[in-house]
Amino acid sequence: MTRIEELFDAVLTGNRDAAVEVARRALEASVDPQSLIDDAMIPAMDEVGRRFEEEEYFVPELLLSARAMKSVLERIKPLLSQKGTSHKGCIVIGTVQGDLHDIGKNLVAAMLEGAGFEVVDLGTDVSPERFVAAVEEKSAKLVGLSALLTVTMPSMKSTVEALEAAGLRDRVKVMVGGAPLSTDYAEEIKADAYADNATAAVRVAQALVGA
Ligand code: B1M
Repeated sequence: MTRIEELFDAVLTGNRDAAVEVARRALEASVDPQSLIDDAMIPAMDEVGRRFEEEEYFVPELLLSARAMKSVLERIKPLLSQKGTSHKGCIVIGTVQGDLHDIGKNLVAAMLEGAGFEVVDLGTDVSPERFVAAVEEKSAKLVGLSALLTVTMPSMKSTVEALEAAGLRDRVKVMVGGAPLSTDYAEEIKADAYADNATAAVRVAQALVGA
């Protein structure tokens, strides 16, 4: 079994210690950290989601797999920095109100930080009012909204509307992302852009701030 397959298995079975150990050995052997994410852990989480839909997995299994992936991500985070990055401005990011999924958002935040953005991460279940307050306080150029549930997508619209009502919409760009989203939905709620993964999020953020 390759290290990528071993890591896939460890995340799929929610074995945190094994996941961390395999990742450590892979990094020691100079495996690209991005490949641990893209080729092992994201496919594992997709399989976890599939098993959940098929009722082979339940919430406890989701939590164990999430814990395994988060532990590896914590260790990989410093390696995601791009060399020679300059300060590109502040981005406020969070998972929208009602939604507790944060693995994808954390990954996006880590990659943005690595690309030279100052990232203010508000966490999960963030109300429109908290986004507005943070954008004001930090004079952020960009706000990033993440949602994984179809039922929490409308919180993104409410957040865009709250930024508009607070008179901030002219000076802050809005980027949205998360598995159920699309470019069409981003347009519908008047966000500035949609990014479908963490690498795309960095590209989109750089384009939005003209970096
Ligand atoms: Co939940 N969950 N979950 N879950 N969960 C999903 C999302 C689901 C698709 C599973 C399924 O049924 N197949 C389903 C949603 C269905 C729907 O709405 N259509 C679901 C459900 C139903 C639920 C509950 C309602 C279950 C229940 O309680 N009965 C519940 C809701 C809780 C709540 O939020 N209020 C729930 C709970 C949980 C856990 C807490 C147990 C756990 C989350 C732990 C955590 O995040 N700390 C969990 C998990 C782990 C998942 C799955 C299995 C994996 C999500 C994940 O981490 N993926 C997920 C199934 C799936 O997605 N395949 C599922 C890996 C991650 C790297 O990818 O988050 O997509 P992702 O992020 C990507 C892109 O989307 C993008 O970049 C990232 C990197 O490439 N991206 C952005 C994300 N945010 C971005 C922001 C950007 C740009 C790009 O700009 C700002």
